[in-house]
Amino acid sequence: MILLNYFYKIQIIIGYYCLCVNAEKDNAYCQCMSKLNRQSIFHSLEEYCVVNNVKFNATSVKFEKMKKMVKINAGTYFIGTNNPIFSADGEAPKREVVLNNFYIDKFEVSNEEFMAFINATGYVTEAENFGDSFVFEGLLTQSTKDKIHKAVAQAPWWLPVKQASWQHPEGPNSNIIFRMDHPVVHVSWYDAVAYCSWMEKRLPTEAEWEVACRGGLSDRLYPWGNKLMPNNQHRANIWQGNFSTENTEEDGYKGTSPVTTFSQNKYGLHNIVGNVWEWTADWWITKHSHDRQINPVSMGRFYHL
Ligand SMILES: [Ca+2]
Ligand SMILES: [Ca+2]
Repeated sequence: MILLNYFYKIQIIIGYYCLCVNAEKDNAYCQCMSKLNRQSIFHSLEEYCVVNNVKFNATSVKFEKMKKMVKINAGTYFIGTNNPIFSADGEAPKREVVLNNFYIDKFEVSNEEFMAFINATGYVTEAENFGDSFVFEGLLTQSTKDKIHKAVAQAPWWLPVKQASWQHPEGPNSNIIFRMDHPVVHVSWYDAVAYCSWMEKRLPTEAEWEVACRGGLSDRLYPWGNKLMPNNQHRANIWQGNFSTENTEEDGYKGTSPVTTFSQNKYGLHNIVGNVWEWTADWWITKHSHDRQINPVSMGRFYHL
């Protein structure tokens, strides 16, 4: 998707996270959602939902999971573009996809949510096992940078930092105490899949993710329209200034922002562009068929529930 890749080029990129979808199976969706609008459901604690004829009250785990998700209706959508800015990224062509109903999280997965997963399971992330992870240089202290003598060839602003992990995003002297509502970072694809499995969800396919991101619009550069800053308002946490040395922070954030900031499209998704990248279930590929596809999944390690 053209706008997304554009953002990827200029945003401050710190780590990864997953947006989970809860695929609808038969009638196994929260039936209350089809009767009431989301506001009335998710902001009234007297509500309940019914899944497979089992009633869950407002304090149930199922209800808590569903209220942070939005339903994307089954239908025919267009993804990709015939006017790519970064052709090498596989933004073209514009192509038709047919999708089933699915639910997708409205927010990036937060540190608080990921910590609940770690506390419940004892899971150890890949970055913790590897003993390091890559951090954007602008977030590191000079003393930390002085100890590093390697970088990514094509993106020298990414530096390998010993003991950087989701709990210590900028290395062992950093923490997330005041960032519990920020997106979890330094999470690998396998870590994201493990988290989603624990939540009884799954990663979205790239097609599902892009359809959700577009928010019901077509041929627009951004999830909200064609202007980066409509009414001179920032709509995403990205980079302002000369990348990668001058970050003017005009959107209010040098690094990540809380997952609840920047509502961006008509589906109510937040930070679907900007803030941090998203994982999807399938392989990233650059050559796409022009043909209409039904629930497309690019070849490789697609993850099923
Ligand atoms: Ca920013
Ligand atoms: Ca994002």
